[in-house]
Amino acid sequence: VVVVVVVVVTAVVLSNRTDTFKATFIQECERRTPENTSTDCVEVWSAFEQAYVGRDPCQVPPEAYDHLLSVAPPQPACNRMLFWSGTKEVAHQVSEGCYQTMEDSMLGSVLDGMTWCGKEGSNETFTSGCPGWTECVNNPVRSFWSRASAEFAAVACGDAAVLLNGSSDTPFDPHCTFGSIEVKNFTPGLMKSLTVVLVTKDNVGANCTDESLKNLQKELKPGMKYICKEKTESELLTCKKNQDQSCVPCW
Ligand code: N1C
Repeated sequence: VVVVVVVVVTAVVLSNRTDTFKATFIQECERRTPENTSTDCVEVWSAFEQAYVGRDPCQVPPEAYDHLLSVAPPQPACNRMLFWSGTKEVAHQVSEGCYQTMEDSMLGSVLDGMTWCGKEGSNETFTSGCPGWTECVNNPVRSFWSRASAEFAAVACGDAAVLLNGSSDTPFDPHCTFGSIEVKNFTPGLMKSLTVVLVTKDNVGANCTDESLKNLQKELKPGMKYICKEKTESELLTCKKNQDQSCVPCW
């Protein structure tokens, strides 16, 4: 009897977990999808779950999300694309209501901060006990951000910007998502320029002559203009506060 109760309770808890994650996903998807579009959030969920359900959570490559990205592609906002690396919080404070970050795309907003994975022989979605970011490269969460970031970068158009962390030893880190995926996926001709905004706390740290930025410039395809600006966090936040929804860039 005890065994049966434990099995039943475990089954209920597990399926609730899938249900909660699924419900949140669909609810967020619907909230983020304008009514005049043809996006079907149940279909988006199926495309999402198909990427990792029933699979070894260390064997989900970025391509597993190809179908998901074709069902729910990021919508670019030309001249308003904002990338970031090591500056997530300030990037979102500055972008709010004006700039488009990955987290402003429907999938990005639904999945930001979430953890998920499947298991071989199971049709469940698990939200704990999943491999960490570096535990294995092909884990469901890391592969999602890799694939979605590549797409987000590929459709970036016009003049784009990236907030890099000037307090870091390597503001342009070639191993991060921005350095290893996004920069390599910019489309020449579509993206006209990239403005690097080097963000520091109080003007201490790296400046635009930083060695790591030379590597970034080398990665940019010919014809793509490179601009670098140095800003403190408080300069950016004050500018943002004063602009009164006018959406003028703060750099
Ligand atoms: O590895 P990073 O930064 O260079 O990645 C940031 C870069 C942004 O421009 C985004 O477009 O890549 C995209 N991106 C996300 O949008 C995102 N949201 C949440 C990459 N990673 C994202 N995360 C989580 O942040 C992810 O789980 C990973 O662990 C961090 C990466 O942050 P980073 O090293 O500062």
